[in-house]
Amino acid sequence: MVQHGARDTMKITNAYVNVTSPGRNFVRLKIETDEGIYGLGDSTLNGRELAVASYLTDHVIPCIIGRDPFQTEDIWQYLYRGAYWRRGPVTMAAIGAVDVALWDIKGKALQTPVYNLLGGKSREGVLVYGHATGKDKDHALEDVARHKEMGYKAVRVQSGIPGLEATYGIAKGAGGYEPAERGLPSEYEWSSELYLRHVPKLFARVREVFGDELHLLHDCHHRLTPIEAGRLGKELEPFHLFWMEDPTPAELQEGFRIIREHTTTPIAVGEVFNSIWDGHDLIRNQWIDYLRMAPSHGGGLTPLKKAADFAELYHVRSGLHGATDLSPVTMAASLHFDTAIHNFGIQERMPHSAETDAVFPHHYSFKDGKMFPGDEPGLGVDLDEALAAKYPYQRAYLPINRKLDGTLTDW
Ligand code: CS2
Ligand code: MG
Repeated sequence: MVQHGARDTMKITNAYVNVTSPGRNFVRLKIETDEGIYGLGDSTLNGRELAVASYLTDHVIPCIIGRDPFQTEDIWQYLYRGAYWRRGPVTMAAIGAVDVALWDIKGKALQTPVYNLLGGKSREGVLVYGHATGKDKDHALEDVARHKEMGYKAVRVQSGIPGLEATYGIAKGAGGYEPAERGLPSEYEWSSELYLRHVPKLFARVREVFGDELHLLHDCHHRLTPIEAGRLGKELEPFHLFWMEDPTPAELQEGFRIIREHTTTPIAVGEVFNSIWDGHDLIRNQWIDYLRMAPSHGGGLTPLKKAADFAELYHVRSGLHGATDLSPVTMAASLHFDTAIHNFGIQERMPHSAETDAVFPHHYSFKDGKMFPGDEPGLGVDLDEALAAKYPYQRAYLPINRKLDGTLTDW
């Protein structure tokens, strides 16, 4: 019989998926073993939740019952290669949930936090950035001040654009914004011309008011062409941003060469990636500085560690996606990962609602601009199943964005 040190082989006995909606939808996976130890995974795919739930329940779970949960590498390869249909957000979010749950089980069984299984502590605390938003420049500035008061050392700044009614990424009321909206997709309007005119003025003002110390970030939500992004990056250079995120859609990786030729503003990409192959050219050509792929959408901790090690060769650091659609399970997995890898850059933090935090009690914490994964065995996150059951799935979508002439743009 295969043994893990002195222990007998453990077996996966049961696994199940539920979609819960404590304020927003989450697709959660629980894997149980014959030793009573269980692990949690997250395969939330904003606006496409039920597709991943079915992929897991109908096609993946039957294949993992009876397997040894310690075999994280073999099970990952089995699900990736064995599907024949490789990659894609649904497949990889499903595989990612299994992989993260298995690392959770392994940590609990060995009585050690997951960061110890990924290389041990490379740092105490993980630098995070928060989101400052406002319907206009002045409101955004107030929100930057609020984030500084909360202890943030790095802040992403987005504001409404004069001439446009509503902009994605901006809170509508008090208390942060939530990307997904219940019901069918709403539509926002977009103009790159008005946006490009506004953003340099916003950052000039932020630097003027807050000085040079604060790290500033900005998300373009894939809406610019490469040459427009080159112009924006160049005009933002005096305000030395930590990064400019998703300047252009990354399907055409070569587009980033044009951006790089025009600006020294650092570039972050990858929250929609689900495989290292999505960013292979970006990394090996040194067209980007930060890779944003998270454990849930990127297929788990197993491939993410390999991606980070590959990126390290090209001076690319991590900047993991941490919006509210990444559940506390993914946040914990990300924090263990950020703690262990050497080429860590920064971690996104968009705090979850109180309802979400109650459904997923956790040991990670925030203090003085940093987050800490905690030292519990495994991921240090649990699931209150009775509470989760009180929040059934509710249809929700990300909004659609149209240019002023009515054609669609990315978000
Ligand atoms: C954003 C997200 O956090 C980010 O950087 O781009 O709000 C993103 O749009 C959502 O997570 C999409 O699911
Ligand atoms: Mg983003």
